[in-house]
Amino acid sequence: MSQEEELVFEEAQKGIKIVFWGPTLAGKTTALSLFHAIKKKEDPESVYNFLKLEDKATERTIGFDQATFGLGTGHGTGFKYHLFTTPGQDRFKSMRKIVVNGLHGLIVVIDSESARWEENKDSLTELFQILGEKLYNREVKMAIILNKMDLPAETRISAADVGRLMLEAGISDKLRDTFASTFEVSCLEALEALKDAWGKGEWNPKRRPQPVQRIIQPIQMVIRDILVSELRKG
Ligand SMILES: Nc1nc2c(ncn2[C@@H]2O[C@H](COP(=O)(O)OP(=O)(O)OP(=O)(O)O)[C@@H](O)[C@H]2O)c(=O)[nH]1
Ligand SMILES: [Mg+2]
Repeated sequence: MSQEEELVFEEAQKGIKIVFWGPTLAGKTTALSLFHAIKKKEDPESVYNFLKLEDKATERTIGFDQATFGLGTGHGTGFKYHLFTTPGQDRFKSMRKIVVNGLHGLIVVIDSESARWEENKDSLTELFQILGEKLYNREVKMAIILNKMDLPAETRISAADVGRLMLEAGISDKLRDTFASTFEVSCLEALEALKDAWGKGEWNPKRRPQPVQRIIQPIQMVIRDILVSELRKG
């Protein structure tokens, strides 16, 4: 972030809210846990809190997960961003609506497993029912991640299929460019790469392992898009 941007945000004194959205078991909690672990490793002072609300037996989120980080390094600008996950199970529809309230950005998590096509579709339809206009007019910034790319190719979809999924979910192709820039990720591979590098005592934030970088990138992109848009608003 430039100095000018930092100043504006020091003055603004308000936080950014970004929400992970997607069907149950897509990997939202895993992705946020990974992001938190990386920040804690690289810049522990920028990590404020991390709260997970899950059912111990099934490990599914029963409220939401929430983590807060400072922007910039160390205590940085004093400006914070908050990452939330929604609970993906059908029974938590009303909770999801509450969690997305007032958000600035969205990380849409799609489960690449082919068998989850309908769940992905329903999850997208619901999202656009709640936020439609704000997404179409780009008031809410969005990145799409397609998770579990470690699955065998014959049992999963790829980024090339995301446009069709969106259209089937009733989403207009006004957001064509967003579908086209879907990030293919594997939280599982990222976790393995983390464990491997940390086991060896090797870690360089400027040269993170590829699977880790792929998870960080869309989150950073959404944060940047929000900052740019807030700056333009003055
Ligand atoms: N194969 C594979 N499994 C994954 C990957 N990411 C997450 N998982 C697994 O998927 C399951 C669900 O992950 P969660 O992160 O809890 O899913 P969630 O989206 O938070 O689910 P809800 O809280 O119910 O909405 C866990 O068993 C994870 O280990 C991945 O990249 N590949
Ligand atoms: Mg969860």
